[in-house]
Amino acid sequence: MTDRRRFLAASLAATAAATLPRDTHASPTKPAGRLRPRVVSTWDFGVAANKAAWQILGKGGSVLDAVEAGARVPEADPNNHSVGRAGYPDRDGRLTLDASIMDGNGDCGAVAAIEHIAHPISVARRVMEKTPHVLLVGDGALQFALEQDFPKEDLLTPESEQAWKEWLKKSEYKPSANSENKTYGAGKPGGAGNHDTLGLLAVDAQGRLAGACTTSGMAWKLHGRVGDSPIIGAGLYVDNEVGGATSTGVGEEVIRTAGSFLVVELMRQGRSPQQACEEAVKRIMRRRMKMDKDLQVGFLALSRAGEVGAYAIQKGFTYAVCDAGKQDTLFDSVSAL
Ligand code: SD4
Repeated sequence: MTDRRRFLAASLAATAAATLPRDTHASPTKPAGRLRPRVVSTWDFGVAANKAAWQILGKGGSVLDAVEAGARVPEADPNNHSVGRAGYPDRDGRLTLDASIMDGNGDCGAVAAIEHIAHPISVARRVMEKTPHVLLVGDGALQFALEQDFPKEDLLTPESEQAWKEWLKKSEYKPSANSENKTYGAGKPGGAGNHDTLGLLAVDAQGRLAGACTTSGMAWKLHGRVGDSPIIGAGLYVDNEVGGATSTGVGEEVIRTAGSFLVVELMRQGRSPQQACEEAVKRIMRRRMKMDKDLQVGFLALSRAGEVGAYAIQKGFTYAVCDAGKQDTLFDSVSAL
């Protein structure tokens, strides 16, 4: 745990207990009292993403504009090797990006395995707003982005290219999606860790929700591999009647369980966001842990009443919460192991 995170965890534990009622059985579809505008997102870099989203949401702006603005922050960060520019490439040294966006009315758009576009989340939004489709992939997604006047760029940084060359020496692919898991050399050149997705959920004062999810996917993946992040219902799902959910970790496992849809449906049945995340994670564990004891999957959920839940298989999953009270809180998620 970094000093910064230890400080945050210590100073915010009390706030978390006081402001995040995780285990209430209150139906999220019938929130008691005033609705609470709030932004939540995955991992440490979610703090900065939340702040950008709050700039819009806090002034009463559109919840969709807010989630897009939030997602663009890690996409632009040259030091972030798991989202957007500077992401780690695939096995062939090509940087391919996945992103999705959804609002609580069911409108959604996504791009998968898109290359050369710095802000896939904004292309996903254009897919949603300018086409009759939900998901564009690969060359077709790039073609559409260029038609929409997104600039074509070389996004692979020298640092990411160097990391890929290190990895090539052994060419060993062991998916490790937990940035805190040092087993596979997280954060080191050639290490497969340090590879996490931004999932961001927001609710406004009217209980309208939106979500965004953006990633460069698993490092050193096969070219053409698509993870959970651009798959509506897997990496992201949002419903104004209930709430939203997003995921991080090994995307194949999230796709296999339609994970974010599952979390939202469990909330619809009356589970709190925390209970819903726990049930979805445990379902994956029951089916898959025998095959991979290092497997990491985490879910983050937000009800339309502003309740937050988070749960992961392995320790180390962090999430950021931002609202009128405080814009930069970071929590360690509860985990199964
Ligand atoms: C994927 N879920 O592409 C993403 C990667 C990730 O933490 O979230 N890593 O499978």
